[in-house]
Amino acid sequence: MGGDEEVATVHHSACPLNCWDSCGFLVTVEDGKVTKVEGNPEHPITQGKICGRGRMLEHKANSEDRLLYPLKKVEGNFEQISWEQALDEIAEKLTHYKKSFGTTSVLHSHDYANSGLLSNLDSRFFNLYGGVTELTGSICWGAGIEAQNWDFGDAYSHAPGDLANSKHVIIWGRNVARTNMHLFQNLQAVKKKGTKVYVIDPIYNATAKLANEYISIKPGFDGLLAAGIMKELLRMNLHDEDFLANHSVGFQELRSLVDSVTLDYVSEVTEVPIEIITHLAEVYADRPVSTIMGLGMQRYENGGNTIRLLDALVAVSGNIGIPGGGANYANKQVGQSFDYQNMVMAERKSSSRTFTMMRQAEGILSAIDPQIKMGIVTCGNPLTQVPDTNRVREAFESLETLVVIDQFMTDTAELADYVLPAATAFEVEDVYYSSMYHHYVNHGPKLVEPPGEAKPDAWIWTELAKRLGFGEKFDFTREEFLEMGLVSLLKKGISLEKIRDDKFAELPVDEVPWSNRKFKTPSGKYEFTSSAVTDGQIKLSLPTETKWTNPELAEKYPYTLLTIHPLRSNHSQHFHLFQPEPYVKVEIASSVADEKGLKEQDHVRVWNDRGEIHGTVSILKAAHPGTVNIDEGLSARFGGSVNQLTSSKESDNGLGSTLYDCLVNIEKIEKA
Ligand SMILES: Nc1nc2c(c(=O)[nH]1)N[C@H]1C(S)=C(S)[C@@H](COP(=O)(O)OP(=O)(O)OC[C@H]3O[C@@H](n4cnc5c(=O)[nH]c(N)nc54)[C@H](O)[C@@H]3O)O[C@H]1N2
Ligand SMILES: Nc1nc2c(c(=O)[nH]1)N[C@H]1C(S)=C(S)[C@@H](COP(=O)(O)OP(=O)(O)OC[C@H]3O[C@@H](n4cnc5c(=O)[nH]c(N)nc54)[C@H](O)[C@@H]3O)O[C@H]1N2
Ligand code: SF4
Ligand SMILES: [Mo]
Repeated sequence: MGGDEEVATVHHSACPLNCWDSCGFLVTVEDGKVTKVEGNPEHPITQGKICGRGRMLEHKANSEDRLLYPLKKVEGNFEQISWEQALDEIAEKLTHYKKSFGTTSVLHSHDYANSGLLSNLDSRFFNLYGGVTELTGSICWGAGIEAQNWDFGDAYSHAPGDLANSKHVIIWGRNVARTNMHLFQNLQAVKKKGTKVYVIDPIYNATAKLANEYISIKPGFDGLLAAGIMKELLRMNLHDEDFLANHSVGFQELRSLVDSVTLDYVSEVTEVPIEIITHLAEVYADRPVSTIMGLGMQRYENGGNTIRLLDALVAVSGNIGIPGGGANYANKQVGQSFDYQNMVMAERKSSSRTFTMMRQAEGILSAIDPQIKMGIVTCGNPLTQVPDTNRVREAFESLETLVVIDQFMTDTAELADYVLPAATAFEVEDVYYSSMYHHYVNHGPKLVEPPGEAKPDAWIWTELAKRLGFGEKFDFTREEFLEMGLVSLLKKGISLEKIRDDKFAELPVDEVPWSNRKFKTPSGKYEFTSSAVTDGQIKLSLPTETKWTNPELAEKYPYTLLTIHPLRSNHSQHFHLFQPEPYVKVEIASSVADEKGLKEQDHVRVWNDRGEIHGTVSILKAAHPGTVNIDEGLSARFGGSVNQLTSSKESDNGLGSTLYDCLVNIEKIEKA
């Protein structure tokens, strides 16, 4: 026996999950199976530390719940079918809908569940097919990206290492300890050297514990707080005259806007004391100040204006384009390093129609000319992740044909006519990156074979393309596809070969963006009033579900529901691996517990006009009065998605979600 023993081998790889950190891995393979996932200590940013979601990818890859064969729903039950049958039938349907109704009768619903470069090949397929109904905007970060497009012309962040130059770091609505662990380590390091850390958040979270100062704020009112801080900066004459005079347009309009409210009003609605607003103005003037924004705070109706007011504060205080400064939200420089156009062939689509991601259900239900006949879901689980679950269910159920490509039987896949089993990260080669925090691209080789008959997504597109008559456009190896996406980087000395050999590569980005004061706006300056759109002035707007904007609704539903990202799962992807099974935990501020007479472990229902969810109470140690939180991502079998309660309304600038702009009521019930 001894001679046949398999030797464990360790290989470099990378995390495929949609996350700020984009970690480098070391993966152990034994007997054709992944047996361990650890951090790669050589990775310059992630330095060998990874989170539990990354480690759990081993269980994910080997899980008994993996989809192993193509499935077809026959009389309400799934039956195993061959790939040949599945692909032939799906191709026939695609041909039929194209002929009878046009290609936009097909909807491609997706999200960004896999951060590999080749996950973009789905767009290549749909463009070559003729152009389907696509989704625009983003439930995740859309409002803030659009806001920074208007203000700067793009959304760029400083390199992680630049934090060492900051005197003060303001963590504004980012749950760093939970969602961005390497920034948390970076914060610990700079704090030791004397940098002051501030956290502005309705919940006193693990990041707040690290902070020198914690500022509690009413959810959705950050833009007003920024306006108040600007008022104080201007009153005390602490603003950056040079930047305003020489590198910006529209400052007078911004000034009139902040003059239109009193500091008393700002303090009353934000529920932040005046002394703290004045203090924050002094902090912002003590440059360099790094403002690190999260995505939670823009998931409100006023989300675009919120980020624009924060950008404006960073600009007025002179913290743009200087080492240690920045309005750090996302880093689109990373994604822009790759050549998507070569890969997706957008020029080949002859028809197009778009729905926003948020309102895909309304889009499906109301589409005419043509109606939506068929949906294909890739890298997404809209039934748990898209707002207003009940409408999403109605919409996806209304389709004549639904195809879901996934690794697991999700709530969305349950509704499908065809479910196709996809390979996971360690089963294919790809390069991984995230346009969120750092600027390294990581290599992930193919380490093991997919289980059962699971196939890489790219193989599925290739097989369908062959059947639809454009197979030659998919007649490339993975390596060739990767090279297509790396053409521009090759000119800068970064080839696929180099990324493979080195395991990761530093992308050529600006580490201190906008230091040359040349912005990508139409005027070339920082635009307080955007000239990219017709109504480009910033507004001091409020969320849509508050006692100020809708007193009647607030009477019926007095509490603000946040639905933040879970600690141990990436959205819906890990919950099914938990032991013991997860349940709906309803976290409430102590004020809510007092008003409703609720104790730890009480069973409650939380509801509004859109839906209802049942769960178990946990009282938050410190949270803004009236705040309730239920982490997002749970599927129906564990108690249901909290998106049953959220609204599919779009943000003010049209491209973001309003997930956290959500009033609810809560009451104790007897456990069933
Ligand atoms: N563990 C874990 N990590 C993840 C993910 C995951 O699912 N799990 N998902 C990844 C993805 S896709 C994303 S987009 C990022 C998101 O990363 P984050 O932006 O950090 O996370 P969110 O959960 O979206 O936002 C949460 C923070 O915003 C605060 N917040 C909510 N409303 C407001 C407000 O009105 N004002 C202020 N100031 N704060 C507010 C919440 O209390 C919370 O601390 O995380 C990534 N990392
Ligand atoms: N209430 C509420 N809802 C939210 C949020 C919130 O804060 N609150 N956050 C929003 C945010 S920021 C985001 S980014 C979205 C995320 O929304 P999604 O991306 O839809 O969520 P995930 O659960 O990460 O992944 C969806 C599915 O993709 C599958 N998948 C993973 N890799 C692959 C692959 O390579 N190929 C294929 N075919 N499938 C794959 C997974 O198995 C999973 O079933 O959710 C949003 N929804
Ligand atoms: S989920 Fe994020 S922090 Fe965790 S291993 Fe992956 S990239 Fe790293
Ligand atoms: Mo996200």
